[in-house]
Amino acid sequence: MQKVVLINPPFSLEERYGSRIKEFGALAEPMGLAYIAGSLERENIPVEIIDAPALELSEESIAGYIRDNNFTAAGITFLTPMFDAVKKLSAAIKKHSPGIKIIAGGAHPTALPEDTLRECPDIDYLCIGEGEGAILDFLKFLRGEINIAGVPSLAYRDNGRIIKNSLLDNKDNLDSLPKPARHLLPMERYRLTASRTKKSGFCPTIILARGCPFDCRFCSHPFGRTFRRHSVKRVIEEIQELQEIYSTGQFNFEADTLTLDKQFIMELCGAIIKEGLDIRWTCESRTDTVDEQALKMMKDAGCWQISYGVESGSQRLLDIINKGIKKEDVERIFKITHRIGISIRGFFMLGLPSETLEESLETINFAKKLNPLWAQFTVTIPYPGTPMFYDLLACAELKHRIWAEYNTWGGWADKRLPYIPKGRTEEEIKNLQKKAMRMYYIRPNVIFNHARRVSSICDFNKIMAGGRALFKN
Ligand code: B12
Ligand code: SF4
Repeated sequence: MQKVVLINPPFSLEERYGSRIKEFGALAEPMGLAYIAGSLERENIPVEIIDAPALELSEESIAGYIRDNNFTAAGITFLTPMFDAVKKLSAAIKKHSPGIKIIAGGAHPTALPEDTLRECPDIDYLCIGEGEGAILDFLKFLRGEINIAGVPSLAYRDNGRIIKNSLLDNKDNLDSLPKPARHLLPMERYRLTASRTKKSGFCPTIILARGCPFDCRFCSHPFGRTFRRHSVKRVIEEIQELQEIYSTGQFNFEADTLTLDKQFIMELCGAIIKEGLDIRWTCESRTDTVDEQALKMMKDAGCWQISYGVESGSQRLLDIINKGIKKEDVERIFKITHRIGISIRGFFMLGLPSETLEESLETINFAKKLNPLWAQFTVTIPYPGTPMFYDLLACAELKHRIWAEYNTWGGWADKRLPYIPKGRTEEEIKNLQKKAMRMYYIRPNVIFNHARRVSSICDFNKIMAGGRALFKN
């Protein structure tokens, strides 16, 4: 009988955010692993998930557990900054269980399959892209039922060569996917940031759609360009199940572009209202995919916060990164969202390709003008898989390929930045990230807005801790 263990590698909040702001980081459920586990369970294949960051486990203890429990295959998920952790973990697993097959998936191996197999000798196979179907075919191959060439989306070594099988064409309705196996996760440990939750930080994620037709140059499109979504019925079912199991009414609706299909969002909100679901939810969106009618309906259906990707206050840079939005439209939608009473989180990027200091300040000032309740300033990291990565690679502007340092919180986590715009220095960009937060938050109206929102001791503590982190720096 085959038995599979799926692992989210040890990658602590301190490694992600640095020691000074680690307590503000999200500890989110590894949804990719939960989906793959759901797929295995549907075929009655025994599976376990080890979420190392949530359980605070080391690679040695994970490897020991795997050795003692006789698994056929270990599947590891990873994003670029987890590269070192995955190398160590796969080496430890192979040391204790030399016969086990290790397969990895996620955004980093999907972007760089050849390099990953070359750089990680203990990983045997990679899954490129979505894994729900690929994992089942992979196990069939291990059982000797199909040839390795028949496993779509698989990359592997063959006599020193690296082979990439043809990719799965994921055009299916998402409802054909299994429900994510959250019962295999330590759900009580997860929390989203103070900026995304009210009262309790517990806020399960529901994935409503995958894929995005836009073309932002900093995005790696892990789910391709075709927008695929669940049916309204399936989303409602998932909400009701989670409400019952976890007694929560707070959710994070995840999708590359949730509001792309207006009819879907209107129908979904209509169904939430009709069913009388007592829920509060947040989502991410683009300012050019919402309008007043949709926003009002979302608010009535429990949406209390939207995160908008604004990215820059410079129209020149917005055009360079192909964001496809105009500053005046962003302002208009922010005004409407404020008026309707949905709280806003704004995402802003500093250090975009060719950005000048004046343009960085323009971004910070644009953020102040838009005045979201929360503004997040990240340092631009050209992640593998994004057009920006290949552009900068082509013109030899990438400073290094030390993947563990590819961290958007570089200013706080003190990582060496892989890209610095010409004429600017690393120190200046890192300091700017911290300065942007202070310039944004240390303003009377922002402090007042946050103070007004405090409705529990928990909220109060979060705000005080945030204030301390800003002043500490
Ligand atoms: C929501 C989200 C977050 C959330 C929560 C993430 C989480 N649950 O861990 C938050 C805000 C916390 C976050 C943080 C970060 N994120 Co993020 N995030 C996303 C987003 C928008 C969706 C992720 C998601 O839920 N996917 C849904 C699940 C179902 O998909 P999945 O995990 O990819 O898994 C599927 C396949 O990849 C594959 N697969 C995955 N693992 C495995 C393993 C095996 C064995 C197999 C067979 C298959 C397989 O099968 C799965 C099912 O189809 C993506 C963009 C995107 N559309 O993917 C960015 C994205 C994944 N994030 C990204 C990054 C960089 C980060 C950060 C590193 C940023 C930072 N601080 O520097 C952190 C690190 C977080 C961490 N886990 O430690 C990048 C990754 C790029 C890269 N090359 O690594 C992405 C792709 C966005 C981008 N810039 O293009 N993120
Ligand atoms: S950043 Fe968002 S809108 Fe832009 S391409 Fe990626 S998923 Fe689409």
